[in-house]
Amino acid sequence: MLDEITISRAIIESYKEKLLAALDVDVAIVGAGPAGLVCGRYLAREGRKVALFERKLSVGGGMWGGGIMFNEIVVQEEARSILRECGVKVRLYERGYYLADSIEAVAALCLEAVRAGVRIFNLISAEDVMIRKNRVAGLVLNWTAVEIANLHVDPITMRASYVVDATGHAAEVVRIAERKSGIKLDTKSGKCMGEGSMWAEVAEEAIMEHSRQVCPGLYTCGMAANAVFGGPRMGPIFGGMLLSGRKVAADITKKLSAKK
Ligand code: 48F
Repeated sequence: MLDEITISRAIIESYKEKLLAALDVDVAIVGAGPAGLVCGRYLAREGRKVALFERKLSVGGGMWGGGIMFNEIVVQEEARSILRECGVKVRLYERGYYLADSIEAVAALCLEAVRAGVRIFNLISAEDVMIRKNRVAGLVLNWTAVEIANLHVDPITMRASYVVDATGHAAEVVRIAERKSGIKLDTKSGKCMGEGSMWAEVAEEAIMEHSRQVCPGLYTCGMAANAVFGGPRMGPIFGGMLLSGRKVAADITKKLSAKK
């Protein structure tokens, strides 16, 4: 006999535990696109406590739709090992250009992140940051439904040793930190520079340089990195997203290790 109340209690108790555990973590990532998922996976594999908050119902960000809804993605040589590690079939198109099915890629990146230990919270938006001693020290979170309905409901706050903005083109967390705290960013202008027009080759190189700490406690990876530091966009080539997530994970792992 199945009891609906037991089903409800199981879900509520279990989610409550998961959310409580996410209130104080090593790394909080905002955005479960390809960059955020990869970043989380590599951090969790190093034994770091990682919570990843995603506004939408589904993870995967802009990867599902490939280019103009043709659900194939292109990656370059340097990045294909990341997809392979996650079990994604990667096919050679021509020298230097590899293809993968975007649905398979999102599903695999997500599964591998979860298996590594990343706690993913969908339907939650980061609406603010917590700043302590001129350092980003956590996130202010609310249900996306509250945001969409424009309801007057107060958020909750969580603490993290490091926060990663993986929110894509919008670079939402960096923009919030800049607007609300007046913190000077480590960019040429000290402000969020905004992304440039499409130029895949330059963008894919620039993103590696831009995937780094942008102000104390706050890193940026994926398309957000180019949006913050003024790099161009790159369209449906995804190698830079994967490599950028991995780079930021490695940088933060080093920082966390040095702290101990
Ligand atoms: O946009 P998205 O896929 O970012 P990414 O990982 O990859 C970029 C590519 O998809 C593509 C590209 C490749 O050439 O340029 O655009 O850098 O994923 C970002 C995720 O962040 C979520 C958003 O719903 C998306 O799934 N997001 C954005 N703002 C917030 C957020 C927020 N404030 N709170 C929670 N999630």
